[in-house]
Amino acid sequence: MHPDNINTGFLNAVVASDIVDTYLHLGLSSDDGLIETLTGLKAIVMSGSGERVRNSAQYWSSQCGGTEIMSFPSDDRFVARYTGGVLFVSHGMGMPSASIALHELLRMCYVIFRGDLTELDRLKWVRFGTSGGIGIPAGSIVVTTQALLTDLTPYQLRYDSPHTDGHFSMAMGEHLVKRGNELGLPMAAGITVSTDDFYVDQRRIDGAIVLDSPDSRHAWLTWLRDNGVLNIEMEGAVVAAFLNAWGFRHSAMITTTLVDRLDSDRITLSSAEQLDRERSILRLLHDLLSTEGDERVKQ
Ligand code: R2B
Ligand code: URA
Repeated sequence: MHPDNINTGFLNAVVASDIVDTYLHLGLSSDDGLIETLTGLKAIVMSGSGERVRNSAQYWSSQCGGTEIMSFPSDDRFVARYTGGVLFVSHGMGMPSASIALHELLRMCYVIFRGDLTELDRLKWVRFGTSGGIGIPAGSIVVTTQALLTDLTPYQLRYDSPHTDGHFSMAMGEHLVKRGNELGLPMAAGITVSTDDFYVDQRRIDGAIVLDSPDSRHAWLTWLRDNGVLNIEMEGAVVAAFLNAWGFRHSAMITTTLVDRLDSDRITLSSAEQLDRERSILRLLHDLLSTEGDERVKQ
């Protein structure tokens, strides 16, 4: 862990109960009784949609023999469910929304483990969702090696702050790809680009406003592909930035591609296929998170 990057002055006062921290958008506070019931937390699985969180928690509980599903008090901004040692939580769409979820989740985890960095270091983090592929068939399952912004640099917390680190843990990524291949799933691993918009910033030409021609759109997508980018989504770069800032060693991002952007701007993967991939990814995660192997080496 990187204690220098952790706001310990503030957080240690919360752990000591000198002050109460309010996780405004998660809908609870550090003095909420729910916090004490989360000490068995092993992993945090984040996805954009609240509905995916509810479904994933149901599925997880059934895989764990019917573990109780605990809901956070409010589903207003983010949806959070805890079951079988895993907290499923939504982060909304886009990096500003995801950064709010990350600030509050990291602070909450610090309090759950009472500032014990050895305990925090064991936590596994996964972002699981959807993306647009580049030059790979819709329905591919992409494990992200690093998530970068549209200019292929890592996330910046603010325009005047240094670039962060966009890498996800190599060991976790390799485990997911290997297991997925064994199960015959269409796995791929590579760089992901995180954008600030689904339309203009992903160079779609079917938005309300368009800044690209078919040629400039194609040129950008092929430039990304030539630089090792496999897919585009909207949160990975900030997720990696926060997790690497605190120094978590176990992190992964895994997404299903809904379209091959070299062919189309419109989603081509059917809802049934999306659900099928979602289930496959959850099975992979169940396998990964119930493995207590030595996955400590980050790169
Ligand atoms: C993938 O899909 C969402 C947009 O449809 C966005 O949250 C993302 O990263
Ligand atoms: N999510 C995105 O951000 N882009 C896509 O093309 C598909 C899903």
